[in-house]
Amino acid sequence: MGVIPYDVTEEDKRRFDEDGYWISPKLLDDDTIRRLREAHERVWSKKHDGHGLPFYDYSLPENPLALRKLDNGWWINDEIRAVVTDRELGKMASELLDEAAIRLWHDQVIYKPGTSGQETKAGNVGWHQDYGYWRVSSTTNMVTVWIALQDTDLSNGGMMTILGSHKWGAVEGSDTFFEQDMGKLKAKFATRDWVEEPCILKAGQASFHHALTFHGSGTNYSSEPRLSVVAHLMPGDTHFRDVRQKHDNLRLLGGRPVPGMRFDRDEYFPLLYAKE
Ligand SMILES: O=C(O)CCC(=O)C(=O)O
Repeated sequence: MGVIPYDVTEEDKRRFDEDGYWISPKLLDDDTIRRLREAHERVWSKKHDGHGLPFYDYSLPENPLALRKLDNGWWINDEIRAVVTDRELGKMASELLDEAAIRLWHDQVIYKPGTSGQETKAGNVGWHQDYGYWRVSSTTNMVTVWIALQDTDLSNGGMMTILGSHKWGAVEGSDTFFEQDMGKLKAKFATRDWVEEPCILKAGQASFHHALTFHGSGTNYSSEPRLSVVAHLMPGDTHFRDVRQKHDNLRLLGGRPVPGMRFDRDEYFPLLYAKE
């Protein structure tokens, strides 16, 4: 149960720093994977744990082949909460980012339907940088942990990262998760060496990608949905930076947030790990 401990090595860190992503060993045992797959079913059929409401109102897309995504699944599901707030994930992130403490920025529950070979862009995730959405954060030193709940590769719409693109800085207009024309986005962003690396994961493995790493994903040609749980993690002292482009997390700082305020209220941004 829980995330299987793993000590990040110097070589893992070197890969993360150099490539902008790192593939972990298997972090979940088969029983936890099964329970998270059930958690998906519960979330999509609106069976919620606890007494609260979801982060926002959500419903299934009309197109059955469209991507399903919910942010902050941990608010309404105990299994998801246990994984995305697990100390071991925080410890790995702390080592990769070289930060003393790690909090949850938010999570994502992502379901990409299988098309059984049908060509459609409905499940695509456009090439984007996560920080393209997170500009209110005082730091780009954040990481996304994408946990596979089945074996995942390009045949079932697995993610691809652009090698070394975290060194390009925060690129203008990179908040393009929901744009589904990969070719058009590539033409826009591939102004430097564009090397697409498939994230090939066994069930229970995770890819850790830097907030500035370009990534995206294409069609799930299989007949089964591609399920994942994703934790976006930040340094413990991340604060609000005043920028034009806002983010929903700002609401969690209260009605009148002030630049410099830390995203550190435990009930919204749980602390996963702090070095002793
Ligand atoms: O699930 C995908 O294909 C992409 C997810 C993503 O963009 C992310 O986790 O940052």
